[in-house]
Amino acid sequence: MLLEKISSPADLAGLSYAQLDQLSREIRDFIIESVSRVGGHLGSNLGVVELTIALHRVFDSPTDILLWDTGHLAYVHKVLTGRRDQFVGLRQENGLSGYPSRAESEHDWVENSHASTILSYAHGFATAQEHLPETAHRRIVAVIGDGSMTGGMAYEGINNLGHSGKRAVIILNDNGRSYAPTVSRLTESVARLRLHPAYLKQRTRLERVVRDVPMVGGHLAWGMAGARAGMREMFEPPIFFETLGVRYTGPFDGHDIEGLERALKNASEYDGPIVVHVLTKKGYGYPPAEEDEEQRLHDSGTFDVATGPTLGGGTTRQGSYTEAFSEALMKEAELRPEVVAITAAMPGSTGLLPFSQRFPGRMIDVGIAEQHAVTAAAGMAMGGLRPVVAIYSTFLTRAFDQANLDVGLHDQPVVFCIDRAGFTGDNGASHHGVLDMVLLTKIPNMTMFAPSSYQELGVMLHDALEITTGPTAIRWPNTPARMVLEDEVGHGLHARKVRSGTAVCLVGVGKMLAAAEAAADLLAADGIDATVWDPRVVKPLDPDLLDDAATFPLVVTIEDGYADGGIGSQLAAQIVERSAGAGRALPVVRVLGVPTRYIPQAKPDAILAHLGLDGPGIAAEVRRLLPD
Ligand SMILES: Cc1ncc(C[n+]2csc(CCOP(=O)(O)OP(=O)(O)O)c2C)c(N)n1
Repeated sequence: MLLEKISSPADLAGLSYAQLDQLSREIRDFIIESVSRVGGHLGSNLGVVELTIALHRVFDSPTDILLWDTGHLAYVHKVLTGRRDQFVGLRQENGLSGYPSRAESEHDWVENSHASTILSYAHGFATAQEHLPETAHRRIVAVIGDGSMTGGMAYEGINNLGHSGKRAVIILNDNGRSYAPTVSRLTESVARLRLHPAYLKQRTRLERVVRDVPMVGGHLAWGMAGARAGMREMFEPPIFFETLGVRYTGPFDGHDIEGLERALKNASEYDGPIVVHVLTKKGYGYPPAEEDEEQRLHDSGTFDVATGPTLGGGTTRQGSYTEAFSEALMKEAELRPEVVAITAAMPGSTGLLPFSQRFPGRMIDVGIAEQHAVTAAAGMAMGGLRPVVAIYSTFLTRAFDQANLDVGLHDQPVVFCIDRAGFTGDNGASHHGVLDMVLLTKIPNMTMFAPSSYQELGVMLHDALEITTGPTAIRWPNTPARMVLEDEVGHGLHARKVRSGTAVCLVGVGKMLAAAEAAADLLAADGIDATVWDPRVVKPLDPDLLDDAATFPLVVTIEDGYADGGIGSQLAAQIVERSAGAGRALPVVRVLGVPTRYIPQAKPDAILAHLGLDGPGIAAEVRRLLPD
């Protein structure tokens, strides 16, 4: 096994191209096997095996700075930089991160896994070099996918790099896909046309004609240049890059290490920003990934290597909140032709695929462009549509300003359907959805729902669409949804009292209702009877809930978002406000939620238990606080 001999990029130096091909195969097998055991980003990493090897042979990491946009395709980089042995703990608690991690390796510089940032980092590093000449020997290399090139920040970064003329090598890793096919014509026209046999034939013919025509002074030279420029304009994207001041080379075959090395060496000598356009195949070398039409196994859970995952990546998990949303949206869309759904490059994982199949043209994929998605939704609402923005909690955070001012300030009835709220688990700190309630409840005319069951979600989507005076939001987690009976579902903007007691009032937000009920059971065994409320609507809070809570000596609120500025703290403030001047004793309100810090990867339930946000943790806190 060649792979066993590779513990740092320097070990790649003496290998022949035949050996590098063998190494590529071994790395692929290793990654497939590792991901099959724990889940992770598969297709993206299989696509960049040769590219990563070539990068590590041409550039001298960590002296040279290798930057990976989004970071989900850094597994090969991790394998080559001495972390192969740690793949047993990939994405597990205390194990190897699924993204670059500065704590893990000096080869990792940037660990944010939100897309489209890398050209801004590159511009930042290049700017620092200008001011600190002792760092100027480091070459800056930024790898960005065609999907991530659809995000606004990528354009902002490349615009600045081009304008400033700063030295950086930008690798455009073009596999034609985000999760789904990429929503952009930027590389589509180039790559497909340039590799098209008709173009290749035409170019050869033109070159022959030019070569065979006798030289007639400067006229031919001019004509030739004109013809070449014409060809370039027709078939290449340098117009785009070069207008911005960025040199373009490519496209190159992303699975040919020798060719890639030549291209990278040439690019590394260019004194300014340069794009190396590399064509790769997502899922390359693993048939179940290559054959997954939906996502090329972009990411996957555990699976059997021989057969691959049984479900296509875009399939919605049975009994999940995502499935409840998917069903409810189709039901509403049937009745309301003005309902459209918007996704930022994630139609499968947000549950929109069945909708897009049932209502062709009514799902709009805007690319990895959350800010644009939200403002575009405001425009659609102004134009008379009822846009439903289906988005992960962590990615919506990017578009807070748009939600607040473009939607909120304009009183537009956009419905935000927020998936992966709360702890998401294996993807770590950047992917937990702990800010949505803190932020969205500060939008003045926002109505926000948090379902505690599969059945609630459908009711809430219906009720959200009834509200036409401003934005609404529904937020739910990735963990399985509770299934409840018809009489355990609320309605409208009302909270629901699910249990009556006198000693303490527990308020469990969304999925945390189950934890509150578990705590109530434990307390009952100790003779402490608790009232439990499901607030359902976290903004505005139901006055009946506030009035009832105000009668208890102790109120404990539980949420899976930041406690600071979250629902419990708002409930506490509103109780004080409502009771001001009433002359009665106010309850102690204990707000249980997520502390304001970055919380690493671990299973959601394990994180909640560590934080005391499960039944036993809540019960213990109640016992501690109750007066004897
Ligand atoms: C801001 C943001 N939105 C959405 C995502 C989810 N996401 C992770 S990877 C990915 C697709 C990236 O496509 P591309 O850059 O082409 O890389 P590929 O996986 O195709 O190699 C998306 C949408 C994200 N990481 N960040």
